[in-house]
Amino acid sequence: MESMERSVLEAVQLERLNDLLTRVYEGVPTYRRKFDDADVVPHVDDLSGLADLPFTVKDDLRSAYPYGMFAVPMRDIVRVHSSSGTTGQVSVVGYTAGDLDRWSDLMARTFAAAGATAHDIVQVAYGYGLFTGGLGAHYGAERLGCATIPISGGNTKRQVQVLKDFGTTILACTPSYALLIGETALEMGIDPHTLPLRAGVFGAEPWSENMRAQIEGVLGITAIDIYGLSEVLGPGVAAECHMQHGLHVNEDHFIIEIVDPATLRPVPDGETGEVVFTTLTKEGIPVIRYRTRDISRIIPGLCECGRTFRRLERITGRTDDMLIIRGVNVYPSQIEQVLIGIPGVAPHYQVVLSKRGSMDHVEVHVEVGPDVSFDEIKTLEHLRGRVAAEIASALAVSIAVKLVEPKSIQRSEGKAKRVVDLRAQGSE
Ligand code: DLL
Repeated sequence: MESMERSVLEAVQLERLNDLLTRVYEGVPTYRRKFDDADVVPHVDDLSGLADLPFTVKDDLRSAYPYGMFAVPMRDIVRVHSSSGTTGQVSVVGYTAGDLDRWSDLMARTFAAAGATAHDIVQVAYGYGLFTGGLGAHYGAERLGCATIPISGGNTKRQVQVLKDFGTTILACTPSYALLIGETALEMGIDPHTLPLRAGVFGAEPWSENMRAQIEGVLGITAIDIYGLSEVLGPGVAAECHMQHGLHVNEDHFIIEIVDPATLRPVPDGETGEVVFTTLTKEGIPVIRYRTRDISRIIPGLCECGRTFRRLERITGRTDDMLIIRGVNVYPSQIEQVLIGIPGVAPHYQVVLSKRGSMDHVEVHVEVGPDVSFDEIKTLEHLRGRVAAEIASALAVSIAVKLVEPKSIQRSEGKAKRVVDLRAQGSE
């Protein structure tokens, strides 16, 4: 399936899309109303017809909370998850037995693309629970025949002990947690390079190319980026192959569009915009043209690995994460990319928003590395100046920088919190 010719793939997509349109029109009142209001019929003659159908947004799911967008009766739902509510709103999603089966296949694909086989021992350190990361990765690793360790997130010293004692070869967790596990191992006197660990499948939060290099260096592994979201499936929507150059979208199950956030019209491959997905095979809660708020682009051309599925460039950030600083759009992951390239600072940072009078004030808090003495004012001032200058040169806007002591920024066992908004608490 992953190396189908484009024309065959498009025929599969068209057939699945029309089946989907019939299912949602008949089964989900929200879609019937949207289609009727937009004066469109639940059928397209070719794939370009998708662009004329109405979008689905997070608010649609919220108004239908909890089960109003489900396309099948509850007796056919066998699992419920919810989004992590990164933006404060939770969507509830339901899976049929068929959905779980396909999800396991897609996650097996994800692990296989990262080089996993039935011989591997997979430590699943994504959270188990309403979050889709833990169980999603779990069933995929099992489907591939891997020995699967359902450790979930947290208890970092135990993670390290299990990595070592159980002979884990593949680690699955958020990139920020992977780094924390690596650092904790070193503190425990265990050099991760001496362990059998050889790859990691990391996702659920934005991370930069420099962060990848950092994780690969600390853990001595190949770090693979995996992407997904609860409203569309969970993990398993797109994943990198061993080329580590863009995430292949599972186009036999999802149609991806990149739309211009202003006009909402699809843009050609190569151009950046908001990522939009249509689920072709989901039964429990299919979505039509779901606006993810994630920003990226399709990398033009074919991948050397032989897969024909198009590649999504790593997600830079979400439209809701984007800061506009004196007119310049800035994503936290761009700041991360700069910080990790600077010796003397640790890859732990937070962007703190506050009020100074009526003005918004943005400050980046960055931890100094363990090798820098926090008492040497001159060294610190030099380092702070360098960080501020490099951020200003990379992002074309200057941002205040504050160096903070090692380990003073709270570590995350799941999705890292990169932006702290204190504006509601009044002025400084
Ligand atoms: O985070 C699903 C997932 C679990 C993906 C495990 C990968 C691994 P949600 O909690 O609904 O689902 O959050 C989805 O997380 O819209 C992106 O903004 C962000 N995200 C997910 N993967 C990546 C990634 C899961 N590889 C939201 N890079 C998405 C950047 C990511 N952002």
